[in-house]
Amino acid sequence: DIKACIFDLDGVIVDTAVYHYKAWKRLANELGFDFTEEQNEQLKGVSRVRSLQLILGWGGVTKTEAEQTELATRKNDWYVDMINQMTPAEILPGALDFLEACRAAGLKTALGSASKNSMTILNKVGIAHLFDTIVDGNHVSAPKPDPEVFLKGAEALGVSPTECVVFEDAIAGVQAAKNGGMKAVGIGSPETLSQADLVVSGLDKMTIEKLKEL
Ligand code: B16
Ligand code: MG
Repeated sequence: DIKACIFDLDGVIVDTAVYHYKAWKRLANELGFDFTEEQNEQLKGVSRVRSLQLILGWGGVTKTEAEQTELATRKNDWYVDMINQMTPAEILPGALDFLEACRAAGLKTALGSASKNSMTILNKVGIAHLFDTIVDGNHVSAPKPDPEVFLKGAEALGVSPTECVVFEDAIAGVQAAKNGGMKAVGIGSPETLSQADLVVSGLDKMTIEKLKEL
């Protein structure tokens, strides 16, 4: 039986990828090269440091570890300025309703995100209170597709992995859920997220009935 739902943040609850894109593009341009939307796609669900390393590689630029730390901080400062302007209107269609439906159905809810800024975002869009536990980039050492972030969520909720459904928009996130022995609902296209148990275009297409059929 399903007892808990674990939600990824960027691409599932809100679209912060647009802000990541603007901040990374500004950084790339300062370093003298461009950064495309296609490249940004490849950074979904990827940690901040790893994203920077990929971008530097695409730009053909080498930086020391100290320089990388400074660059990642610079990008994050711009990003935080943008997410501090977020409002509840930016919650993706159906996300609020589905979170409330889960709780009304007696299911536990958790956030499982790679972001170190998840609390800021949840507070800005006004939904932090809808999660029983929040596990994010501040609490994990192994990035998705390692299941650590979701397993910590299940543990905090007091449920077993087999009783959890994970909602994810990234391939590595779906893999992380499956690696942890959980059910996975992909948010996006079935071609991309073929390893998911079910794929929907957004949480507006998700219901408690579909959850129970998994
Ligand atoms: P931060 P998710 C991920 O969020 C984003 O998809 C990814 O683009 C970002 O680099 C990562 O969080 C880290 O974010 O710089 O705020 O720590 O999809 O795991 O909710
Ligand atoms: Mg995501």
